[in-house]
Amino acid sequence: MSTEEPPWWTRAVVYQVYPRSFQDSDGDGIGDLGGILQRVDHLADLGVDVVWLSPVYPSPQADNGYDISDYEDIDPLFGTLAQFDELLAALHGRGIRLVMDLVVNHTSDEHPWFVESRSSTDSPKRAWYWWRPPREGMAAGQPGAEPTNWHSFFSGPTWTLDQDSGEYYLHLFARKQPDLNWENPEVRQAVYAMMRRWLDRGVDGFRMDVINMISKDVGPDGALHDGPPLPGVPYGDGSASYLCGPRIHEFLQEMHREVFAGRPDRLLTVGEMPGVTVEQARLFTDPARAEVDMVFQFEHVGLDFDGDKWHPRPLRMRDLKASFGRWQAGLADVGWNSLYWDNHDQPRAVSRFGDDSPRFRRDSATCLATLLHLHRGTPYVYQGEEIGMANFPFTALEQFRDVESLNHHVQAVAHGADPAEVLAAMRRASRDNARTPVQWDASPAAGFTTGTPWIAVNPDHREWNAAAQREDPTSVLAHHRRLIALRHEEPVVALGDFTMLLPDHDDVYAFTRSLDGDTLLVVCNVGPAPQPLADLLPEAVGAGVVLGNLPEDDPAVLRPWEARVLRPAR
Ligand code: TEU
Repeated sequence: MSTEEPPWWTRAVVYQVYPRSFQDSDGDGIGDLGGILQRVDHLADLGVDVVWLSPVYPSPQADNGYDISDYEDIDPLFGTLAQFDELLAALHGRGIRLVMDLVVNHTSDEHPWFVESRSSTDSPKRAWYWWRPPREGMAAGQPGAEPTNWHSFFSGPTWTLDQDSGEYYLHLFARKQPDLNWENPEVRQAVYAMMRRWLDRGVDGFRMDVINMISKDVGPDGALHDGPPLPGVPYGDGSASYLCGPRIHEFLQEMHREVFAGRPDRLLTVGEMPGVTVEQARLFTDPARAEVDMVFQFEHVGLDFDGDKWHPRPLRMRDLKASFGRWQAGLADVGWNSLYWDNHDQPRAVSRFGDDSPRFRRDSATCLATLLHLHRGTPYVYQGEEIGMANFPFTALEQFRDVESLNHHVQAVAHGADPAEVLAAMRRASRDNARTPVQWDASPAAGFTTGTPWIAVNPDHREWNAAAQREDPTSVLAHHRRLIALRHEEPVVALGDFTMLLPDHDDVYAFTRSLDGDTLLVVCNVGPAPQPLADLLPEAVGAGVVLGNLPEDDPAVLRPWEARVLRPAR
C-alpha cells in the first residue's frame, strides 16, 4: 500500500436494492422509488455507505429492468425523475451514496436505437448492433442456420431472425436484449454521454452489468466463430468469443477517460464480470490502469454446481477456501476485491452455504456474514440478507417469474428432461429465490405492499422479518449493524493483510488480518458439529473477543456455526 490515503470504498459497505422487490408505495404489488424513500431509515440504521440500485429505467421488464428501452428516464412502474432526485437527496442527506446499474452490453429490443437498427439494412443505426446473415449455405430460419452456434445465458440460441431483413441479431441473454456493437465508436460515445448525464445529476457511480462481455472477438474480416459443443443441447459455448474480449481493457480505459477522469473521487465503479480470472481482475482493478475500482467475480458462486447452475453438487469447504484465498492473495498488492454471497441472481446464501433449518438459521446467517465481512475487500449486502432471508419453498412452475428459469424449463423439458427434476433444480437455483419481497413485518404481505405482490412473499416472513429483529440485539440484523460498524472503526478490517489458516480443514474457516502490528484472528465453524478450537488454533483460546455471533462460553470450543473475531494478546 502506498502512503497515499486509501480510497474511501476500502472502508465502505454497499447495500443492493432490487427495486421491484424492496418496498411498494402505491399498492400495485411492485416495489418503487417511493417505497425506497420510506425505507431510507432502515439503510441509515444499518450503517451502509452506498446503495447500488438495480435498474429503474423505462423497460418492457422482460428481464426485470435489465432490458432498457430508455437510459435517460425512470420507468413509470417505479416512479418519476423527480422522485429519483428526491431519493438521491434523501440518501445523500444521510451520508449514503447512490450507485446506478449500468446495463450497456445490450439494450431492450424496444429501445429506439434497436427499433431504428432493425428498420432497414441501410439504417444509420444498423451497425449499432450485431446483424449477420444466416450461416453459409443455409436458409434463414432453418434450424442450425444461426450465424454461430452459441448458447444463450437464458437458453436457446444467441441469435434471433428478423424476418423482414432475413438477418439475425445477436443477444447473449434473452431475445429481447440485443447486444450493442461496441466496435462502433458512435455506440461508445452515446453510452459515455449518457453516463456523464447521470453523474451530472449527482449519482455516485455505476455497477456495470456484464461489462466484460462488451468486446466480442471479431477477426479482421468481422467474423464471429463457433464455440465447442455443449452436452445435452444443440449449441456451443461461445464464451471464448465474448468474455474479456480483445478490446475490453481499451474500452474500459476509454470509458474512464471520457466519463470519470477529473471527477471528484467520491465515485465508485464495479464491473460485473462472469468468468473473470484473478489475473484478469488484477488488470481491471489496478488503479494505475484507470479501468474500474473493483469487479464482481463468480468463482465462489460456481463451486456448488457442475458445469451449469441447474446441476448442483455439494460445496466442499476446501474449494471455497482455495478460491477466496487465491483472490485475497491475487489482489493483495494491486487491485481490490468485492465481497458478496447474495445478489438478485443468486439463491439465498443462508440456504445455500449455511443451514436454514430453524435450529441453525440465525447462527449460520451471522456466521457467513462474519466470514465475508472480515475479508479484505468491499462487502456487498443484498436486500433481505441482513435479516437472514432464505430460499422460497417453490412447489409449482406457476410460482416462478424469472425469464432465465422459465426459458430453462421449456428447453430442458423439450430436450427430454424429467419435469419434476427440472423443477427441483429450479427450486434450489432459481434467481427468483432472491427476488421475493423483502420481509418487513409479520403482516400478510410482509409490509411490502397493500396490494398483491408480483411474486409470492415467503411464508416464513411471520417469523423472519425486519420488525422482529430491529430491537433484538441477538438478531441477524443487529449482527450486520455490528459488522458494518467494525469495518468503519477498525483500520485492520478495511486494510489489513489476509492470511488463510487451516486451508484443508472441512469445517473451520480461519484467517488473520494484520495491519501495522495489529492482528485480528477470525475463526468460523461452518458446520453443525462443535470444533475443538484449543487443538486447532490454541492461540485463539486466550484472545480477546472483538465480535462474536454467539454469547461467550467455553473459549476452547467453537460451537456449531459460531464465528469469532479475536484480537490475540501481543
Ligand atoms: O447477470 C449476468 C450473468 O451472467 C449471470 O448472473 C446470469 O444472468 C445468470 O444469473 C446466471 O445464472 C446480469 C444481471 O445481474 C442479471 O440480472 C441480468 O439478467 C443479466 O446480467 C443480463 O442483463
